Amino acid sequence: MTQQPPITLIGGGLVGALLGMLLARRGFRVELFEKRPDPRTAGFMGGRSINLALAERGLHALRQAELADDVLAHAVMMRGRMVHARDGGADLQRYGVDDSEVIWSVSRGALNVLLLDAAEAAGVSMHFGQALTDVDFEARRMRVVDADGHAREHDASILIGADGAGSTLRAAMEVRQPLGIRVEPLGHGYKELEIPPAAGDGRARFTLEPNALHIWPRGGYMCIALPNTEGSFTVTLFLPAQGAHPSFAGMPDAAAAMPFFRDDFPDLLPLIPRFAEDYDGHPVGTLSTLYLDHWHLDGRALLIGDAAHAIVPFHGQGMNCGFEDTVVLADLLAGNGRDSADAFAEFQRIRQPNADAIAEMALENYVEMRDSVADPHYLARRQLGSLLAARIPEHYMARYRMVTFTHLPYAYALERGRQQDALLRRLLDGSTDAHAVDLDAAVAAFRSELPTLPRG
Ligand code: FAD
Ligand code: E0Q
Repeated sequence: MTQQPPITLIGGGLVGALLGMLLARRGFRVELFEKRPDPRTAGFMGGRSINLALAERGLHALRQAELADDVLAHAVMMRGRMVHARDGGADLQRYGVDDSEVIWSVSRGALNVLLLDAAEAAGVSMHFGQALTDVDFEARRMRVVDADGHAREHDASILIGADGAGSTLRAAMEVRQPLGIRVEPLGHGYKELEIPPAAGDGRARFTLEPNALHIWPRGGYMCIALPNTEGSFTVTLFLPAQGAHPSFAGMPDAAAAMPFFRDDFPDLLPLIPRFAEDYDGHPVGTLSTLYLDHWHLDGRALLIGDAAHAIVPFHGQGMNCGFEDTVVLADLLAGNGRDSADAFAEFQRIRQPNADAIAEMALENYVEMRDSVADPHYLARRQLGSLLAARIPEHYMARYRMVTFTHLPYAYALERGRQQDALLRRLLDGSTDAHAVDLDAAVAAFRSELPTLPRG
């Protein structure tokens, strides 16, 4: 094998750790620098359990790394979203057609630890507590600083930034060559709260249905809850950051938030015994979409994952998309006769249209989650869609399923979803009763107007 150039990875989060592992496995020498201390010895996020939804795209990348089984062994299956109405009623909307189409709730901390272990075992040399601060792209050197402020210099011939939405590498690249950065704030923030497990064992520990993603949609805002293996749930409240009630600015502390929560989430509040401690102790997170014109500086530096394309979380695809990135990039870099400049350019060419597409779908899903899951027109389209999915699976697949359960490019899912939705609207013609539509005519319309879906 030819001598491979060393690769310097910035960030040992979800994407950086997986990418490091895949590159090391393909014979690259990889040096990974992570700002935070090693979570395997220092613990993660003060021990708070934060979870994420893992879907087919992320799982596929984990399968390539032979880590999927390990990850799923510590995951909770979610069959659909359980929608909690104001009156306390709850209804499960299945994500897929059957139990082969489910998503998984995984602990962010545990997943990161598993990926770091795998990266280390694959031969990545890891440097924790070392934050990138500056890059000299001419000299191909970079500076990292430890928690005590001690600076060190390192080789930076080929840099890959998996350092997240606030990427320092991106800022350093921007100084060398403008990247065309656009940050579009959502204007809504989030706060995490915890539903602890009940006494008992197994399923008895879960105070809500364990195998679901719970949503309390309330119009302009909402709560969600994802299950953890120990029986707890992590609740996330999404709310306007500023402005008229309710907003985070208008409810700066638990005393202000409690009456609002009691009114709008009466069934949820009693499940959160440490509401005040959680509300006052946990920060308000910000949410934005990030777009860049340039993801790389010739062959010297590339951004990947959130550093290149942070999105809002409402489709549960940020990590899944970043994991899909890692497989594409590792394949390109390992491809014969490609230097890093070619590989980086090709990576952006392939991935950017797809990152743009999932960014748009994630924004749309916020509105859908907050409002439309209760809208009769939306429900009628959903229902007609399910009838068609059963009759003509080769001609109709819900956009959510393309995004969540296939490897079809995100850009394809967005475009195909638009065409399908237009046709569903036309067939329903304002009706909210899917069964009033002539199904044979609908089948014929889909067959004649849309091409067969790609296989797989
Ligand atoms: P990060 O996870 O942010 O990792 C970046 C790493 O770089 C960190 O370890 C950081 O310490 C390190 N770093 C930063 N600066 C430096 C520096 N200067 N030097 C060295 N290291 C540095 N995605 C899903 O797929 N499913 C979900 O259900 C989901 N839910 C979400 C819910 C919320 C509320 C949010 C905010 C996001 C959610 N996401 C979800 C998105 C997901 O969290 C991100 O897409 C994912 O974490 C991106 O991984 P990353 O490795 O690119 O960045
Ligand atoms: C999923 C799974 C944070 C978050 C993560 C998610 C989802 C949602 C709403 C949110 C979308 C959905 N969804 O249920 O349609 O599928 O990951 Cl808010």
